[in-house]
This record gives sequence, structure tokens and C-alpha cells, in this order.
Amino acid sequence: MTTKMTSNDYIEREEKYGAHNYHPLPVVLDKGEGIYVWDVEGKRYFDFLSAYSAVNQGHCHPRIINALTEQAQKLTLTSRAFYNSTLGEFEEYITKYFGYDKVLPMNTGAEADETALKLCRKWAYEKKGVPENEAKIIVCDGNFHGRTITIISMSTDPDSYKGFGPFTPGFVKIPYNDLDALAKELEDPNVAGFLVEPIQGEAGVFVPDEGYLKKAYDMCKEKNVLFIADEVQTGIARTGKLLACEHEGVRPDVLILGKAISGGVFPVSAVLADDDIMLVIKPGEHGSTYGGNPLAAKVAIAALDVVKDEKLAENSERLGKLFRDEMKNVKSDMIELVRGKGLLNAVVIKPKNGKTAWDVCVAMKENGLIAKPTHDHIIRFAPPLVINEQELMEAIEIIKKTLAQFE
Ligand code: IF1
Repeated sequence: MTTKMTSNDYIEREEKYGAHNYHPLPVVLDKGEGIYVWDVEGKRYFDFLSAYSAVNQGHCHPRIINALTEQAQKLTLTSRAFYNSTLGEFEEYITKYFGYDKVLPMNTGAEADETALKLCRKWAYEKKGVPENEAKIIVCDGNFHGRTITIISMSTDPDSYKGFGPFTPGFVKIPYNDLDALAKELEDPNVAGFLVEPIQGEAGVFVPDEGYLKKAYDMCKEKNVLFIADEVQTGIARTGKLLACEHEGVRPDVLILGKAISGGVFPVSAVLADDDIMLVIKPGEHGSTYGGNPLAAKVAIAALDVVKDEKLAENSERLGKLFRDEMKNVKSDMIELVRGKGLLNAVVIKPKNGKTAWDVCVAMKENGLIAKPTHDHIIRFAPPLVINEQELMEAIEIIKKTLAQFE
């Protein structure tokens, strides 16, 4: 009779056979449903990371799973060498959903960011008249757009770029939330685009000043520079609007989506733009084997339907405010700061008696809630957007109880 594997057995096996490119919290997840996940010992947790905002619709949402399983029995992948019966349906659905002429479907967020960079450069040469190979793209300190070599060439975080050089040229780094720095760089006629996260997730949920995005957008328009919004993490209702740019009435020239576009069920990403930008890429100049495959198409349609039908943006807005109000009233000298928008929030932890954000996360796990620190001292709290008020209050009680253990 084989003995049942324990969490430690699973962890040791991953240690032995898997690359060591992560340092996960010591919990082994085995099942997910809605806002909850269960570990291999059957213990239930509130999921307060939502796979970094990919599971906004909740784990294993029945409508999205049905779309996956139904299409999986019919046709999963054709490549783009041929047409198929689902891609056009997805393209029409998502372009109308977000209000753009065209979509270029990819798989991961990084691929969508790379796509946007290529689109921006080509548009600069063909439409703006920037000399070939001279295009510059402005990015922000503290950015996170993925892990490819070109994307880490934009990074200011040594953990992302150290040891992976040489780097792709053509990027200009400026401080985030700094309009004077942007204005200065926009004077260069070879600037093609400004790539920005409406809220910097990985950096620690940095919410820029009110009006920053709108002013930055207007400054880009004055200089015929593309405003490119990376909404991979902030999009799909996470910050209380369908897109974070909507809080300021900004319609990006190029919109980058990923993660929750498919509700955590299948890797789907997309770049949206109008014809004058999107059509600079001609047949055979860009793509990917799985980009826009039938499974992705049907899963994404179902996932985006759920966002609208279940009013996830409204729920995110309302419960995000409740979360921040409650957390700001928690009496704990480990809480330095609470910030966020919608249900994308972070608590900055002040170490105490040598205890750090990591220790708080391990203790929260023991108490039935999983979240993970970013940059050592910041804990991101991002539950699935299907959470209700009673469940949120229960989760907040766990956070309070855990912090009290460190008093
Ligand atoms: C990991 C971070 C979050 C993203 C934005 C593009 C991408 C991401 C704004 C690339 C991806 C993920 C990557 C994942 C952890 C997570 C993350 F901590 F890495 F930075 F969310 F903050 N634009 N973010 O946030 O999308 O290629 O991953 O599909 O690398 O561990 P991807």
C-alpha cells in the first residue's frame, strides 16, 4: 500500500527535478474553486494572490471550464496557416468589447508586450518618419513587463536583468509618476512610444498621482508618440474599472492584455489598436504557433462574458474601498502603509523583532489565507473579484488575527 504524499514530499520532488527559478510559499495547492484553494492535505485557504491577477473570475469558473472542455472535443489548434471557425468570432468579440479596430492575439503577457514594442517601432518608421533603427521607447523605473531579454532590457530591477546581458537598445528610462521627466524625453523626435503600467504591480502596487495618466497621454499626443498601456495585471476589472486607464478617461493607442483575459484557464494575451497602427504589421511579419488558437478564443470569450455578467468591476471597486478602509483601521505597528485601487492592494510591512513580510505571509497561511510578498517588505492582496463582502470580512479577520500574533 503506497503511503499518501505529504506537502513536503511534493516540495522535495519539485526541488529535485525543477529549475530553482522561484521561491514559493511552502504550500502545495491541489484544488481551486472560486475564491478558495485547497492544499494536498485538504486544508482550505483564501487565495489572495489570484495567480497575480490571472484568476479574477475565481478558480475553475464553470462557464469558462465548459467553454474549454466543449472546444477541446472539437478543435484545439490549427496554426494561422489556415483560417478557423473561432478566431474571427473572438476577434470581433474582443475588439467590440474594448472598442478598437483590430486585435493581434498572442499567448503570454510578455509576448503581448514584445508585440506592442514591435508594432510601435514599425509604426514610427512607416508613419512618424523616424529613421530606421533609431526609434526610442520611453519606459518607467520600477516597471515590470515580463521576462524576455528585450523586456528585461527595459527593467531597472537587477533581479530581472543582472547576468542576462547584452541588452536590447532603444529604451529611455524615466521615473514613474514624473511628468517633467516625461516632457523632457518627449522633446526627442525619435521617440516612438511611452510604455507604462497604469499601476505598477510588481513594484509594489504604486498608484500614480490623480491625473498622471491623462496628462501623460495628452503630452504623448502632442508629440505624435504612441501611449502604450500594459494592462496585463491592472486590466480585466482588477482595479474597479474594466481597464485601469478608464479611471482617467484615457484610451491607450496600444492596449496590452493578458492574465485574466482567460480567467486563469488557458494562456491568452492580446494587443489591441486601431487600423492606422495595427496594419503596419504585414502578413508573415509577426505571430506565434498558438496565438489565437480555438481553445484560447472560446475560453477568452467566456472569461470576458463572466466579467460583464457578474459585474466584477463594480464589485472590485466597492470591496476594494472596504478592504483599504478596514486595513487602515488595523492597530498594528507592522503596517506602514496601505495602498491600491479596486481589489489590487498592497500593505507595506515594517519589520518587527526581525520578523518580515515573509513571516507574516507564512503565518497567514497557517491561519488559512495565502498571499505573497513582493520586494521583501510589501504584501500584495488581490483576491478573485468574485469575492463577496462577508467573505472579504472573514479574510480581513484572518489578516488582523495574524498581525496580532506579532504584537
Ligand atoms: C512571474 C511579477 C506580477 C505583468 C505585467 C506583463 C507581464 C506581467 C504588468 C508578463 C507578469 C507576472 C509574472 C509572474 C509573476 C507576475 C508578476 F511579480 F512577476 F511581476 F504580476 F507582478 N506585464 N506578471 O505583471 O506576463 O509573460 O507572465 O504572462 O514572472 O513570476 P506573462
